[in-house]
Amino acid sequence: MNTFKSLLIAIPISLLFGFCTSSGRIIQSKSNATKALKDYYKDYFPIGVAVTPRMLHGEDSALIVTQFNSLTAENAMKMGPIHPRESDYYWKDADSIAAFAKKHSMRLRGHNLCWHAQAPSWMFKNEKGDTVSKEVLLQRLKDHITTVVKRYKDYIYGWDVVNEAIDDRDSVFYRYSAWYKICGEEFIAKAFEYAHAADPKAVLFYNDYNTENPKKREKIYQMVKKLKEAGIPIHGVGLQGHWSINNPSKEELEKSIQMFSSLGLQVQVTELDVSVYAGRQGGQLIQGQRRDTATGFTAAMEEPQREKYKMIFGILRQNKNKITGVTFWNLSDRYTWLDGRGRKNYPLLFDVNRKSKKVYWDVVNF
Ligand code: 9MR
Repeated sequence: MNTFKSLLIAIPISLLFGFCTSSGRIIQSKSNATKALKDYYKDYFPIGVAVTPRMLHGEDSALIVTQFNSLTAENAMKMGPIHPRESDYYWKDADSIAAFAKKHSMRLRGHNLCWHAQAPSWMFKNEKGDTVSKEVLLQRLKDHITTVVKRYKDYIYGWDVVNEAIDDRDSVFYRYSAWYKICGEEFIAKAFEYAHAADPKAVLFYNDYNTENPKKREKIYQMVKKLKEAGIPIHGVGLQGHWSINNPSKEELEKSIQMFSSLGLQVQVTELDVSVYAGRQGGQLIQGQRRDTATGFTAAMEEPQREKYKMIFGILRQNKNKITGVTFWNLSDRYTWLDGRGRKNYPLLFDVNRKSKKVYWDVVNF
């Protein structure tokens, strides 16, 4: 074939499939124009996002449907919001998220059934204002879990049943929550049993943060091992993944995935974000560390964030046989739970204008 003829063929082909750089990376590709996060990861794991009902309209909703194939309610299914008074459930917000997931054929994770935070105060008190007995509290927990899990059993494939029951301090095992104070550790096993009875098909998770901290991880490991050995229906561990530019290390992340899956449990990253501030969890400052007052997304933030995300997704892909889902905690840098304390954070793959950041391309070009 002469040069002219081969050029005539090559140009339209490259227009269709994109040009490769010398490193082989596709920099522009028509065939990729509609390819989104969930498509790049279709042979790996579902990619989810935490949402509020307000995000299910307009531009946020378009981005959600294009990029993701799984949803979590950021707050709407938690005990306080959904069950504000003993005789009163508030379904509207949670129902709207469930309906949206169904309409767009997205998976839906339930979050969460039992947590020390966002638990309604009536749960722990009787009419006189005294603390209830263990029997009363377990009955209330059972009623709550049964009602909520049954309502969504045709929508939700799995639940974070117990959230954050392990203490952060090395010397303390269980968090001294109202649940623990009244029931001891038994509330944990009971919550899983109630959820399983309400929906025997649901995949049931224990979910926590700082799961790459060796001491906390060991405690979580011991707890879930004990539950499994006792025949309690627990099927997975959620690594929340509130990470930052300096945490976790590759080794600790790998170790967490390996340790929990060695118990025959699924592993999911359930609340992923990478804070641009140094800190152990969610960008919170290490004691004594200088408070960073920067307000813009700078190159000094972007570079280490890209490195961290690349590392994280590399490890997750390598472990795709153990990982059954990865969910981002919020959609774009426009809104993140990490904003506050006088500073804005930029922990996600989409910027404040909902455009893909460079780190997005790092995550999908592999
Ligand atoms: O993102 C949630 C935020 O809107 C709530 O105010 C907060 C209440 O504690 O909970 C946030 O979500 C948390 C999640 O449910 C459990 N893991 C930690 C998350 C961030 O705090």
